Amino acid sequence: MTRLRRPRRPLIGLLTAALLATPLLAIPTTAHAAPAPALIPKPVSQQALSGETFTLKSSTAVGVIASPDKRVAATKVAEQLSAQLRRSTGFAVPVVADAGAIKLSTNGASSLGAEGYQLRVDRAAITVTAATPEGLFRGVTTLRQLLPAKADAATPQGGPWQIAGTSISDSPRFAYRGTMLDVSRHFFSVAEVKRYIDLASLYKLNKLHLHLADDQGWRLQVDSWPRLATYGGSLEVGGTPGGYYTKADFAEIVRYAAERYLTVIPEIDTPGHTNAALASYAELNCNGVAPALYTGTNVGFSSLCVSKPVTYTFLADVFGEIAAQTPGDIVHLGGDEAHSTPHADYVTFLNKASTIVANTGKKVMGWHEIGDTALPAGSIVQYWGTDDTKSRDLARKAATKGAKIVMSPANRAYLDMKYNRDTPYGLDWAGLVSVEKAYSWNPTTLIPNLPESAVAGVEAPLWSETLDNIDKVEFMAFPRLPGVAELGWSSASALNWTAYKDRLAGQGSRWDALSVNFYRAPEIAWR
Ligand code: TNX
Repeated sequence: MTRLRRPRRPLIGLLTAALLATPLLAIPTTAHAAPAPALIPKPVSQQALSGETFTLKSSTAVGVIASPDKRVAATKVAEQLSAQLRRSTGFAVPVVADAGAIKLSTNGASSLGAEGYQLRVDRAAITVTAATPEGLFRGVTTLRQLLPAKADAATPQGGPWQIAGTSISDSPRFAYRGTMLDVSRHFFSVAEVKRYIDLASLYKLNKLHLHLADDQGWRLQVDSWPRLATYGGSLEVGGTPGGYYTKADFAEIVRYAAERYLTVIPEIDTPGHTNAALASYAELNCNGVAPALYTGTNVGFSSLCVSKPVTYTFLADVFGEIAAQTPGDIVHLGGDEAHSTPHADYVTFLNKASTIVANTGKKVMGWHEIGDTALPAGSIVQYWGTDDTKSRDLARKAATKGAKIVMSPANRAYLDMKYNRDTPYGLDWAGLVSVEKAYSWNPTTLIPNLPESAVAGVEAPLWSETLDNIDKVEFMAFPRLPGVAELGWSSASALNWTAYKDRLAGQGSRWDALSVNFYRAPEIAWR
């Protein structure tokens, strides 16, 4: 316990050290005892089963017990678990039907909803029970966190592979638990997006919002307007080569995300943030002249031409193609920071654009500025304010019109904000966002007088003006993203910074095993 042998320090420091040391001192020192597993998000209920320990052995198999309609998907979940355990334990971990010491069953737990699950670990078996394969997947993410951190490694590690007996019953607080990756300001390869999906799925997030078009780059192939991607996607911030996803690439991202139970929400930002489109097609500009490609980081200077009929042909073509490639039920049309679109034009534009998106059969999602416009039934409005009255009013207005609100407060949930003044990249326009600040808020009370029933959930956006590779993305997302994931999943009564930061400390070794480039925030006692 090196912690107790620190040099002399002032009283406050000693008290803090004593408080931090308490949970460590409380750990029994008997042979196989381990600290209580650091689960994030915290489950709704968890009880220890004393005297029970499960040991994963070279003979352990994963059994699937599922009705015929769920068998294929449930088996897929079992195979993902088995693939990871095979990598880290070196055991065969076969997937079998109706047997196995690890059992994944879709017979039961129906009262816990589509994402809920029960998990029981005793000396004889590990059983995950859920009404759906999705619930099994969520349960398996918990199981992975119950295992030693080295179980997440990519290469064989030494055992023992033990889990303390436990009984868990769990289901999410919110249906919408997302993160956004801005692939426009800097382009990220399919492999990088998959890496982000892998990490997000470990924390039970279920939405991946992709910001596919902005001033600096258009990142998705559109057959009816091919220059959007080939020219509009050619650069990125700083003037380096950009890129775009072909339809096959995008389908692969959607498939990979779905296999990890994340739904992709594609965003084409309109009517502002459109320089890449305007540069690709002169006819989209009111003056008929295409501007140059833009590789800086200013916002608010571009606008689609509200008065031209071709603008709406363009939108119908683009959103039509995107909706056809999106199995999820939401398409995001942006709507933020349209500073060079006069307000009356903005409203005219949004009313038409949201109808176009709704006509594709998808729900409309947009940033909170769209709260001022006609919102089709089922619309979702994304609040990105900083406790300011104007943003709050727009969110409340949207709720009055029946929209659901997703909470992405920039001064708390924006993963691109610097942690502190020393953070090497990131922005600070919404303030510095420490790990504590990112965690310590309640989605249903953040905006006064917004009915709790209007809140669909939370999303942590990651804008990439200053982030040109996945290592930097990981640095900004970890350790803050798991905090927002917990706000989305765990009960309001479970939210507690002091307890959370102790559980967070336990994730560090897991991120080491996964080679995550996380920020070792000094306020966390990483272990
Ligand atoms: C504001 S948030 C933006 C983005 C920037 C971000 C940087 C929002 C809806 N718009 O265009 O990338 O700030 O933090």
